[in-house]
Amino acid sequence: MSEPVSKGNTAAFVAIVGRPSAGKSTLMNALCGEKVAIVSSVPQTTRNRIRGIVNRDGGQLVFIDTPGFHDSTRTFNRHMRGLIEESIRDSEVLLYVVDGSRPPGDEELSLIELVGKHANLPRVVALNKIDTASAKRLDQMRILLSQRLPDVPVFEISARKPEGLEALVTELLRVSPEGEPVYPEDFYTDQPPEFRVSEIIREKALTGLREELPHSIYVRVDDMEVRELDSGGQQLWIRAFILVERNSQQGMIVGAGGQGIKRIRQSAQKEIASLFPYRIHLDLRVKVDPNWRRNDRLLDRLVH
Ligand SMILES: Nc1nc2c(ncn2[C@@H]2O[C@H](COP(=O)(O)OP(=O)(O)OP(=O)(O)O)[C@@H](O)[C@H]2O)c(=O)[nH]1
Ligand SMILES: [Mg+2]
Repeated sequence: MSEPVSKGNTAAFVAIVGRPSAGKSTLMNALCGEKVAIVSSVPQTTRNRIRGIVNRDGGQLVFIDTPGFHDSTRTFNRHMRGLIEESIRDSEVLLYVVDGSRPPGDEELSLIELVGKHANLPRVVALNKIDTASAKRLDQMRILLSQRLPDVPVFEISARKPEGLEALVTELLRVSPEGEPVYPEDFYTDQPPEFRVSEIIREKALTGLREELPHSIYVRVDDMEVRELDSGGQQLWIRAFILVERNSQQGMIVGAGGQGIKRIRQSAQKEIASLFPYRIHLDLRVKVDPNWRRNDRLLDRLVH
């Protein structure tokens, strides 16, 4: 464990909640200065509680990124909603990310209600996407937030640009309780390597997909080992599978003449190479498993 930076430091777990695609993972990555969580234009990209760590002179913030809150009773969604509630329970601060570019709708109102219920925690709103949101839409959101969550400060930001993030971090540190850092100061995430690799592959597989298919994908890393190369140097050898629910989906991932899977493999390999000090060999295959989503054991593995 590292020593605290100075006396009177603050430290907090900060749960990030918001609708699917509000920009929660983009925000966490921008705050951490590293890509900790994968991002895509497909709603419900994040499926797990992912921690990202921010260290400042004033203290440490451990963000817990959560799946987008979705009103639905399907097993998978119920499971993800459970993760959100668990994350809030485990946190000292609640950060609510609102997409300023979309009309609020019922989903946003459910979230406002959820955030309203947790008045026992310091809460902060990040009104996101001010780079693209129209003035009218932003006004509508400002009014709604001031009416429904009058005690919660609102910070207007762009996670993508990025803009307005330091003021947000300062406020989060200000409302955090006093405490010692939980993680060493050079840490920005605590995810196991296999999980990071599977997430990178899933992000690359999501790119260019539409409709139901993104939710039908699960990536499993079966094997990861460092091998000595005859030519000298070391190689990280990875075997991974993209699991889909139906035969037709397998074809969509593989693509004509294998071009789809080749693109996924190449772009994933490149990003994985930026994380490890080895040359990367990625053996990537697509398999049909109609039951992965209903399988409780798999869901359990998705949690951690
Ligand atoms: N214009 C704009 N786009 C943004 C901003 N922040 C995020 N996005 C985009 O919004 C989309 C969703 O971003 P994510 O970070 O994956 O959203 P999320 O809230 O984590 O989504 P889930 O994991 O699905 O709940 C991506 O296409 C991002 O590039 C922003 O500040 N401005
Ligand atoms: Mg996300």
